[in-house]
Amino acid sequence: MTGANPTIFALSSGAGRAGVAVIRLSGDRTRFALDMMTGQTPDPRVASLRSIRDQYGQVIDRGLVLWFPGPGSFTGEDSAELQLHGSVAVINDVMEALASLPGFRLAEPGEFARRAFENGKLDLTAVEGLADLIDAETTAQRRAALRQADGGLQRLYEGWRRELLRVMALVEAGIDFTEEGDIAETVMAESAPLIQSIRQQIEEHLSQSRRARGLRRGIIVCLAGPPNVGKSSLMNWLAERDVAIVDALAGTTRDRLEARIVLSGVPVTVMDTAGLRSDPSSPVEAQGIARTHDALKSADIIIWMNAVGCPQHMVSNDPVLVDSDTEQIKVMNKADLLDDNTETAIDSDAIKISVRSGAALDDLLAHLNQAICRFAGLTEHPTASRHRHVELLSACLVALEEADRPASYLQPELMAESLRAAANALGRVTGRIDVEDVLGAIFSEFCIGK
Ligand SMILES: Nc1nc2c(ncn2[C@@H]2O[C@H](COP(=O)(O)OP(=O)(O)OP(=O)(O)O)[C@@H](O)[C@H]2O)c(=O)[nH]1
Ligand SMILES: [Mg+2]
Repeated sequence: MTGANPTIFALSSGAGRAGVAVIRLSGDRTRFALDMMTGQTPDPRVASLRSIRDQYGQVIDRGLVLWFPGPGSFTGEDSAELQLHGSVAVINDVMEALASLPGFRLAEPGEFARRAFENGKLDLTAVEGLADLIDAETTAQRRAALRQADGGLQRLYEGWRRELLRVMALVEAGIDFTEEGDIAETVMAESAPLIQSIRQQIEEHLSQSRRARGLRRGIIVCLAGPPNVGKSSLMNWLAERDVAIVDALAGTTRDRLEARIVLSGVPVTVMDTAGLRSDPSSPVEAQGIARTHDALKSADIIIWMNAVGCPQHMVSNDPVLVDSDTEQIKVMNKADLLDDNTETAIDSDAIKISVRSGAALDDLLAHLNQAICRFAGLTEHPTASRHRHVELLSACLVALEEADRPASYLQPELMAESLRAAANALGRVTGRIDVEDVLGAIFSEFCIGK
């Protein structure tokens, strides 16, 4: 009996030698496999120590067997876990025994999660959260992914969708009563504030998304300022290694250099850049400065650096384009050179540090950590974490703007149509509505066994 939906199995724990290995099964024939290989299917959700046998009745290993009857399982199907000794031989022999059973095959990447989605156990945002949770490298990433895997985004989007469907029902009722002008007018008067409130909530939610996506991919911190002020020195201090060449010559750094570090539980890419000045000494330096401008556009946080004794002619007056959302921190380096006689126009907002003596570097780090926490929006609110969400939410907003035009209030048919488009866009984020085209891409992100 090999049904249309085969029973799948996979090694869900990491490959290679380990204390314990977990093999997972899901599908109609799970119970058959447990009966065959462990003598008898144990009670649901109770860990039971059993001998695991191959197709010839030979004991392969002794281990814990867990039986999760559907629909109350992760996938929604009958499923099970075998917790075995994590040797290559045990794993291979159990997998081989499972493969020999009729109607069984090895799972594809993400196939357990896909079945959970198809059985309505998880929506697409929760599936994406799960993928992020498995990939999470830092505490902040883990927290955000867990919130999403727990359905935080789904509840938000489904809430808006239900609200829109309610407004749509109101408007459609208005269409039926067009003869009675008063009712139609009342309906319109009631729907306008509802539409406007959802619009506003989606706009606010979207404004947070750059930050949430920053947390997923890592935040970019860019070091910038005139040549020779100590940017590369600070880069090396932050990275705790010699990433960049430091030299007393102005214009040492030409290429953009990157180092990955973790601050406040967030992955951070620190970028060291060529010093900005309006009269570069060579075409190569000019190219380096052009790269700095690009880096500044992509930066989430900029540390603007200057130094005591930096000659005024070095400071470029060229305007630099920076995103309005970018956090900026001003720093004055080489504070060790400051004495009572030094005449330097020091920006009072700047944190005075010395990379050489180490003075106030902790202070700078505290400011940087605060900026990172602000930027990553380390709040308890779920935020749109992927480009896919942002695109669909933007489409939803466009449709809502359409619905909210004075012309639409005069033509309820048009308005209902726009509301339907808006609700459908939200339905596509959670996967309620035709999403066949994106499923492959989403589930292929997983490893086998999840
Ligand atoms: N006195 C003093 N010198 C410093 C300090 N930090 C860096 N320097 C020196 O300043 C010079 C320039 O440092 P870099 O780190 O190469 O400066 P930069 O901003 O990367 O320079 P460019 O790559 O040329 O733009 C080197 O000789 C450093 O040793 C500091 O806190 N105090
Ligand atoms: Mg440098």
